[in-house]
Amino acid sequence: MIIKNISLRNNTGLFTIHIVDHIISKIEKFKADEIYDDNDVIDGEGNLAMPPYVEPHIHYDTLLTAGEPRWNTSGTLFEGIGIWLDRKKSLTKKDVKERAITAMKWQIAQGVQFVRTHIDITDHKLTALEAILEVKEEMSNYLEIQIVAFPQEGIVSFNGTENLIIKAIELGADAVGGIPHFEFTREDGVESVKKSFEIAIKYDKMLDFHCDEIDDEQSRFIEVVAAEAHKNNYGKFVSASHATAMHSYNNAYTSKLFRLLSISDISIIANPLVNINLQGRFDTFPKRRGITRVKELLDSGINVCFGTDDIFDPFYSLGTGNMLNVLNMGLHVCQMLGYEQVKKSFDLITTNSASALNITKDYGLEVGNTANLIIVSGKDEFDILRRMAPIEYSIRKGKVIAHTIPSVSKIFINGTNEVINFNK
Ligand code: 17E
Ligand code: FE2
Repeated sequence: MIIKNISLRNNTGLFTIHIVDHIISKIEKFKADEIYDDNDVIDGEGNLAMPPYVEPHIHYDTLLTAGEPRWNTSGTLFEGIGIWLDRKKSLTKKDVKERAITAMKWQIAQGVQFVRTHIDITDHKLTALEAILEVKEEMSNYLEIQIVAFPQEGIVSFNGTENLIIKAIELGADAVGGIPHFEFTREDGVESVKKSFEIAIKYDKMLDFHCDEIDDEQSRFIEVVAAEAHKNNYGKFVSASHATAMHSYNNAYTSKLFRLLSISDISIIANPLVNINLQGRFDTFPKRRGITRVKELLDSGINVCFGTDDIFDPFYSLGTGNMLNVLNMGLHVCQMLGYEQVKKSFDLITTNSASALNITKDYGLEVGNTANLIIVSGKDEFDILRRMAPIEYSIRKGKVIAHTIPSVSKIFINGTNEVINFNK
């Protein structure tokens, strides 16, 4: 396969990518008059090609259950968790698989090829976990999925969670989760973090915590996570998701915390769509935005990326898993709409998330890497975000797995009609 006439991030000019046996074999300057000896040529029409979007945080088990058995009327995380605990009672493997596969198809159409999903394992039957393990296998040619054994109801505060995490690992989970801010006490939270580390290190697994997802400025489990990561020299394999309480920390404490985060080498995964919805719900006015300090963390050299978290469930009622929606919201809320900021921000849904997920060896448009890439309908990152441009092609292992035709509009002005195409 040959992909000609494309732009590349952080480069000027146009390029042609050659793919042989699923591998990127050559990247060269595009020559308009070149005839290629290959019957599989895609004309990129000057559009931007980049590595696929990476979804670092989504709950495949809860998505597409909004309103079941009831809607979240307070809009809080804790009401959302309560509704999910009721819905969880009626889970079947078929139900979980069907909903997850629907969402996966949306992701594939929208340029996602790598995913980390949190699956609630505080269920003695492990129904959702078993379902997602099956789907992971069934979809493995299209999506590379990491499963976090996520203890939604806590580790210390729920009976039997440690064994359930171990069982989940034995069945095939890739990472250990935690939710220290949900444990009954501060001490239970600290103990839970240590337990997660013990299990992960013993079984050689990654760690991803739901960490400080609350507007309580005294919720400081991220320091415990970072300190454990540092002590065990394990930071590369550790992420703190959400970390919204950091929005409310005082600046002196935050400055101290940033040093620890920096030396610990952990990643932060923010979920802007969901947390702008869930946080600030106990405030009157002014209302806090409750998103972690993305710009400041990035400026301090700490790895940050953005995830979707939810699609149409008790925590968030909209969405289709489109990473540009996530990025768009995050950049607004964090006030990062400067030209260079927007251009660089695509790292937050590509390279930074790949790095958080430890997908580092074979990710990126480089000769020798597997030919996984997307061609987005726009000339550069700014153009793409402004117009929320679709993915024209998603290519995986040298094969097209999704093709989207950008929409056109016909407008009727002063007795004429004209076709305009601002999607392209
Ligand atoms: N569970 C949780 O604790 N926090 C979330 N944001 C979601 C589930 C979606
Ligand atoms: Fe989450």
